[in-house]
Amino acid sequence: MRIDIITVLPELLESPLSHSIMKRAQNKGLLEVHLHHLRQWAVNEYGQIDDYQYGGGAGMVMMCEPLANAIEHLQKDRKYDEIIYLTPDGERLDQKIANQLSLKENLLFICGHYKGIDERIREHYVTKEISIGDYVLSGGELAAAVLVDTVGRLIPGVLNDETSALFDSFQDELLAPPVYTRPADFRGWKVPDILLSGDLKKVEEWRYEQALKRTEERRPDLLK
Ligand code: 6GU
Repeated sequence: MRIDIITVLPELLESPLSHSIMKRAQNKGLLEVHLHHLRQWAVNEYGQIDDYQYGGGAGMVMMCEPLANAIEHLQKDRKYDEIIYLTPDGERLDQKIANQLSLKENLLFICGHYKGIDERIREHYVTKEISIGDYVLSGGELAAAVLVDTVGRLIPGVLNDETSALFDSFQDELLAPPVYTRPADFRGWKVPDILLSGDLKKVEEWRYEQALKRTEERRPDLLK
C-alpha cells in the first residue's frame, strides 16, 4: 500500500510513522508513506496557502489552488482508490472502515488546518471524509497518523503471530480481555489461576467470558 499525505506540518507526522510497527511495515516494503508539504504549491512567494473566509468571520480557510495543484500533481503518477479528507465532521473512524481501507493500494490523505479547506475541494476531489472522534484537534495531522497506523497494521504481513490483530479489541466487536505476565504473584496480587492451569480450552473460554463481561460493562453499545 502507498499513502500520500498533503500537509502543512510534515514534522508532526514523521515521528509517529518512524517507529515500531509502522517502521517495520515500511522496512518490509508493505507500506510506503510519502509526505508532501502543501507550501510547494503556495500561491505566492510568501508561501500563502490560506485566506480569509467569504462572508466574514474569524479563522482562515485553506485555498483551492494549492490543494487542487497538489492533488493533480500527485494524480499524474497514480490513480487513488480514495482521496480522504481528515475532518471532525467526517464519518467516524472505526475498525470496519480501517479493515476496508487496508485492502486498498493507493490512498491520498489531506490534512486540514484553521477553519478547514475550501468546500469546493471537498466537492470535486475528496471521495471520503474521516473523523477520529467527537473532539476537536488543531489539525488533521494527528488524525492522519492515527489512520495510517490503524490501517497499516492490518495490511497482510505487517503483523506477526506475536502482534496479531485477530484478538484486538473491536476486531470481533468485543473489547480485549485482561492480560498478565510474570510474576504470578506481585505483592500478593495474583494472576487468575486458570491462566496458570495449562488448559488451553479453559483459558480460551475464560478470555471470551472476560471479553464479554468487559464489553457489557464498558461498551454495551458494541453488543447491539
Ligand atoms: Cl480528522 N481533524 C481535526 N482537526 N479534529 C478532529 C479530527 C480530525 N477527528 C477528530 N477531531
